[in-house]
Order: sequence, then C-alpha cells, then structure tokens
Amino acid sequence: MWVLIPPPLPDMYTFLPGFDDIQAEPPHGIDPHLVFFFDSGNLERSGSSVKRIASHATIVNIDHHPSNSRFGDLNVIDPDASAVGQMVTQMLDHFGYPITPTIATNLYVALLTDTGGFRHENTTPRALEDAARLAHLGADPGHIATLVYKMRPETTLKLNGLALATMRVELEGRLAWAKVTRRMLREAGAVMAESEGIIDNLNSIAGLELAILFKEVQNDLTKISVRSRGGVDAAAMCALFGGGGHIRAAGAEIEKSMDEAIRLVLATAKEAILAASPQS
Ligand SMILES: [Mn+2]
Repeated sequence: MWVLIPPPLPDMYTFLPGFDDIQAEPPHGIDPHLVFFFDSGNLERSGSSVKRIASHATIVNIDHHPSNSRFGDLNVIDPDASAVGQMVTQMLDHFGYPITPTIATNLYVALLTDTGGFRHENTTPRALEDAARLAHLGADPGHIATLVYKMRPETTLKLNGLALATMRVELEGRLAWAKVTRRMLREAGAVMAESEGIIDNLNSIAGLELAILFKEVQNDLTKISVRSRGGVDAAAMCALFGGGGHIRAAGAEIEKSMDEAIRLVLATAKEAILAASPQS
C-alpha cells in the first residue's frame, strides 16, 4: 500500500503518526488495481503523477466538496461532513475497525484543521461529538493544537508581514485582498506553502464579506484563495476561473500574470458582492 500526497508536502504536519510513510511521487513502475482519493474535489487536484498511476485502476473517490466532479468508479461524497476524516471515522465504525490512539490523533487533526480550529460554520454538533470521541480514544487536543498552530517557522510570519503590507480594503470594508509574490518568498526565505494562513488573517477584519489572496506561482500562473463571510458563494466565484471548493472557502489556479489575475478577479468579486447584497 502506498500513501501519496502531491507536493508541496506541508511540513507542519510532520508530527502526525505515519507521516514518514507518505510519499510525494508514486514508486516507479507500479500499476495499482485500486486507488483511493481523499478530500480531492477533482482528479487534477491530486497531481499528474497520481492521475497517471490511477489510469488503469478502480478509483474510489471519498470527498466532502459539494463541487466534486465525481471522477471515481465509486464516489462517496458527503457535503455535510465537516472533514473527510469524519467520513473515515464513520467508515471505520461501520466496518468494525478499532480506532487506535494513533488513528484518533490523525482523524482529530483532520477535523480540527478542516473546521479552522472549530471556528468555521462547518463546526457542527456532530463534528464536536466526533472530536470528543476521538479525544476519549487517545487524541490529545491541547498537544495537537500546539503542534498544529504554534510551531510556525519565523519565515512564515515574515511572509505574513510582507503580504499583509500589500493589503487593500475596498467597497467600504466589504472586500480585502493582498498578494504574495515570489520576491516576497525570497525576502522572507519562505516557500509558497507558508502562505496558507495569510488568507485567514485577512478574513479576521471586522465587517468583511470577502477576502482574496493572490499568489504568484509563475510569471503566467497565479493562484487565488478566497474566503467569504457574506452572501458570495466562494466556490461559485472560483468556478468561473476553473477552481472550486466550499461556499465559505475556495480557490483557483489562473493561467495569467499576477496583475492580470488581480484585475479579472477583483472585477468579478466586486460584481458578486454587489449582486449578493447591493446595500452597504
Ligand atoms: Mn477537506
């Protein structure tokens, strides 16, 4: 059995039991009969190498993104699940597999991180009940929270600072955006994966409806992360640019320069905000 996560592997999760077994690339020359996909809204998101090894295999697609493209031979999609880890918990119970402290820790981390530390709207009673149960089974909430949220390298905070300095607030405080350039990465000594928390900093402004972070991947490739607290469906907005996700959190990859992407996305975003609720 192989466990693959397409690069970049987030090294903030190196503490997870079993992390060392995860590979970024499939072992050479393998041709598996069965491939499970978890938390992947579409096949593209899992990277081209995974797509290649999955070409002959039966694909089981386990996900909670409403926008899932149902690319599997078997699709288990539950948009009401707070995290795919919650679906896995349910499956382990259903098939009678015991949840060891090691498994409980990993499943708890899935719930914790996918609910934004039990702060997003998907923090359902069920999510909290499952979290409590996983804690009973050996997950240590305080210890895990320290490892997930209080182990950031200095370079990550430097990058946060540089990006937040570019922040612009528009539409009388309803829209905020910022950017991460490759130059900032060099200056901070950081990698792009370290930009992950910046969007949530933007999204903490009082009264904000939509936050957008632009990430310069290459000259002609810009990634966007979108968070919505108002009437805008972030997934629908990102779908206009070939992306997807959830109503409150979504993203897209746009084959344009940063400046061009900013121009296009901001125009769409402002239109969406005003269409969702014209009065300010
Ligand atoms: Mn998820």
